[in-house]
Amino acid sequence: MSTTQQQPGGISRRTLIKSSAIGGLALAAGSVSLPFGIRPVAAAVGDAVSGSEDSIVWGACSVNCGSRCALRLHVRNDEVWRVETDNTGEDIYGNHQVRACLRGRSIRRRMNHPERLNYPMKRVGKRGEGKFERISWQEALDTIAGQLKKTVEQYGNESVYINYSSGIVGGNITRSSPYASLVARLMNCYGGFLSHYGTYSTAQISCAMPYTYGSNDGNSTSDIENSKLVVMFGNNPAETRMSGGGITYYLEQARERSNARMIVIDPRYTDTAAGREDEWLPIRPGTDAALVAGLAWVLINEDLVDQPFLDKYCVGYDEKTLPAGAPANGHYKAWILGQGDDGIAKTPQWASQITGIPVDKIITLAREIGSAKPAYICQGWGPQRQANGEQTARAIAMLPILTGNVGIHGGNSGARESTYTITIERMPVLENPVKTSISCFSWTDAITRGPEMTAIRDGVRGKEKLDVPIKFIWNYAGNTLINQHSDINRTHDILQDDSQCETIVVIENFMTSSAKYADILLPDLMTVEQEDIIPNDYAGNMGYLIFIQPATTAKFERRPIYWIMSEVAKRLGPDIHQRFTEGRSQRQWLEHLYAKMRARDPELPEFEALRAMGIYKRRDPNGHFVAYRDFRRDPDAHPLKTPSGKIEIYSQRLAEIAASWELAPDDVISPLPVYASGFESWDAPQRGRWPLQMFGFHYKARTHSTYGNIDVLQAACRQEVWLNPIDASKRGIANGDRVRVFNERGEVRVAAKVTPRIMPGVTAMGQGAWHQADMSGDRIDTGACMNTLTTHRPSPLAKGNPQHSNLVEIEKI
Ligand SMILES: Nc1nc2c(c(=O)[nH]1)N[C@H]1C(S)=C(S)[C@@H](COP(=O)(O)OP(=O)(O)OC[C@H]3O[C@@H](n4cnc5c(=O)[nH]c(N)nc54)[C@H](O)[C@@H]3O)O[C@H]1N2
Ligand SMILES: Nc1nc2c(c(=O)[nH]1)N[C@H]1C(S)=C(S)[C@@H](COP(=O)(O)OP(=O)(O)OC[C@H]3O[C@@H](n4cnc5c(=O)[nH]c(N)nc54)[C@H](O)[C@@H]3O)O[C@H]1N2
Ligand code: SF4
Ligand SMILES: [Mo]
Repeated sequence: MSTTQQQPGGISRRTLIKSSAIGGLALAAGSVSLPFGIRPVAAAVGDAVSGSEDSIVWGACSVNCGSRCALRLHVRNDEVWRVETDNTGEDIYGNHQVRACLRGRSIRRRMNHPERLNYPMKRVGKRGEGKFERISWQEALDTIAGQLKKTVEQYGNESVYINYSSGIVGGNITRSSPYASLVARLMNCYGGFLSHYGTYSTAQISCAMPYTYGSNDGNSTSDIENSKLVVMFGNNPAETRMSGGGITYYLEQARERSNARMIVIDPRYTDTAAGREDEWLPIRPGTDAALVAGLAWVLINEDLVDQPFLDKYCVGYDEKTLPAGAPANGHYKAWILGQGDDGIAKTPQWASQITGIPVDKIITLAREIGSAKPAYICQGWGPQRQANGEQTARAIAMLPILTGNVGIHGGNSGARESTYTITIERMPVLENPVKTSISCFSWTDAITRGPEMTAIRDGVRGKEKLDVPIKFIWNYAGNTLINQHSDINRTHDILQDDSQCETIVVIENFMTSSAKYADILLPDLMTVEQEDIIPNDYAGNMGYLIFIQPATTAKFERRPIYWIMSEVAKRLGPDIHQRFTEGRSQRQWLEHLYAKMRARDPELPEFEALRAMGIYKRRDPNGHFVAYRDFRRDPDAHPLKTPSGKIEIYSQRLAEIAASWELAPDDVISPLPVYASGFESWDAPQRGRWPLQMFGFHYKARTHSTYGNIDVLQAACRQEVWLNPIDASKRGIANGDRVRVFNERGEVRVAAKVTPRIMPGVTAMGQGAWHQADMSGDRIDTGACMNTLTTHRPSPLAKGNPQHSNLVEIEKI
């Protein structure tokens, strides 16, 4: 068998190709031949495969971190041995280098990792035990096609689910996002699948903001060069948008130009603050809407609201614009002043006891927000990844609305940043014949009680209710089967029972916790090992394209996703195969899609020229993106996509949903962006037993779980639980002590980081650490994966993942 990876240097190119890509396939799979039009990757490689001299191959880091970085992979003897990043141009802001962060720079450790998956495997133990046996590609593909046919015949296409997965959002041909992947394309060729709406990233805000604005847009971060003030609610680009192509660079550069003051509102003193902030206001998780209400009270009482803006562009601020169907005093101003339903004035004192922010700070902040024009007020997605996240997201948007900061340069809508992108033509996935969808978070429910799930209770869309439970799961480049989905111990019980979901196919690079639940586990090539053209992700006002070349040949029996899916298609029938491939190879698809891009955007370089350049950049010709600019200029000619065409502070549609959906007593949906505390909150009844609020932040050590197995990153950024010295001393915990963090759902063990960088009563740790527990024993998770502690209960409106709303206790071990 090929052991190319361990070969000493000096081996010839010919030998490598023979012993890996083609040889391995022939040995294992016998009669499987490469499908029409698909060349083995090794043979398609031009400059990459060389002898002992270095060749430098353009690649990219394609994980879902919100940035996207160019890599220059130094290859010798068919191995990547050194990684550089973008070194082109003069590196001037606006045409700057797109430099990788610590993770991208360590990519060779992921590519060459001794634990990479090398062969197709089938499960031999129980799901989750991680016991597998090597099989041939032939057997793997036949089994998948056979199970898929059987499932569709017996239960119908609605029983086939493609799980949320974001391992490769930075691919085009290889893209893993379920609505855009080759897996979806295959299923759409074969009768369709149960799809989902929303993402784990933005379920609540993406659902809620359109009720206010018709969409969820924000100004480009680069536009902060026109701002006087930056207010960040739970937004931490220094960790979540790390690269030179990412937002953290724009924030710093833009602030250098405008000298805008920056106020960071976050329970943690983040890396984004880290000495660059003017003020840090620690806030209790889940209470931002209460802070906004207290600020609004001051703005209204001190006449700092932009009344002409509210009158002209908004619905429901006061009596004048309250929609006809709304109750008397159902408007926002009445709610703030205590003349609404609850009769409570939302004074700074009221807001202070909820948020933990001192009264005088609230008053000062309100005056500052009311007088600094323009102000860039934004939120990250931490505040919305909560039980009451929908309400929070809309509430934060109230600050720019009240102060008329929407639709102007230097202002913002209250959402997160938007970005400029160059034309991209995505791999077409075709139309899904199945019109039913569930929220991305409710798939475990769809396994256990699918046919009981309804539209008005569980958020099923496209139908009154589901007809069948999920019986078949595709999981390509995702770890949300276990690690990234909530309540791992419960998910384990659901998945381990293979009479419920009968088939799970996982396509991966590593034996992740999700991979352990596969029935068939397939070893994929990484994106840096195949050809693709990809655009930037969030990158301010400079868009770019990166042309990725395969850095090495395909080692062992790893295969590209296009080949894998083509082979499954072939087994589903010649017509399916033809529809899926349209007779094109991966390279031919790339040329085809790029030709379409050039037809739309003739300024783009030619295919071969782009290949030679590696990275192509272009600055936004319109300067900075300004959300709702046209609406601001001329609201009649450019109405918003809301029913009224205006900013809906009071949403009639939400009032209808609130009245008609079946909700738990502590689930709040409201036509106004009111504060409602939600489950597992600071004032929840269980707080006596579980005194600490806990959330998992997106950590620089990893992108979710990806790169989580890289030793140098683990050493540089340790997995630890943040605890305020007051909470630590109450529990006799010193910095570095090992502690147990637990609630009724599970327990993790981890080192304590005792630090005033987190407020008292609140605790946090980096999310995405690899779950590690004896699941047939004590289930104690020594990997400290946040999702050992999180709940399956969805948020009220979006039915999204409230993964930051948790109550726990911590004890010294
Ligand atoms: N508690 C808690 N849970 C969370 C969150 C949180 O804040 N708190 N955040 C949520 C959010 S926002 C998201 S987006 C999700 C992310 O959850 P996922 O989308 O599951 O993201 P990753 O954990 O990075 O998993 C991606 C997987 O893709 C694999 N992969 C990477 N490259 C390739 C490739 O080239 N080929 C193949 N086949 N596989 C590849 C990686 O090995 C990894 O196992 O997690 C969610 N879960
Ligand atoms: N390094 C790295 N970068 C990433 C990722 C990663 O895993 N690692 N993941 C990427 C993905 S897919 C996504 S979706 C984004 C996620 O981006 P976000 O969702 O914005 O990231 P989080 O860290 O969950 O939350 C941002 C901040 O919100 C704070 N916070 C939590 N709860 C509250 C609250 O109730 N109120 C306030 N005011 N603040 C709160 C947290 O302390 C944190 O500093 O990041 C992307 N970037
Ligand atoms: S993890 Fe994100 S910021 Fe880091 S190199 Fe990859 S794409 Fe760039
Ligand atoms: Mo995300």
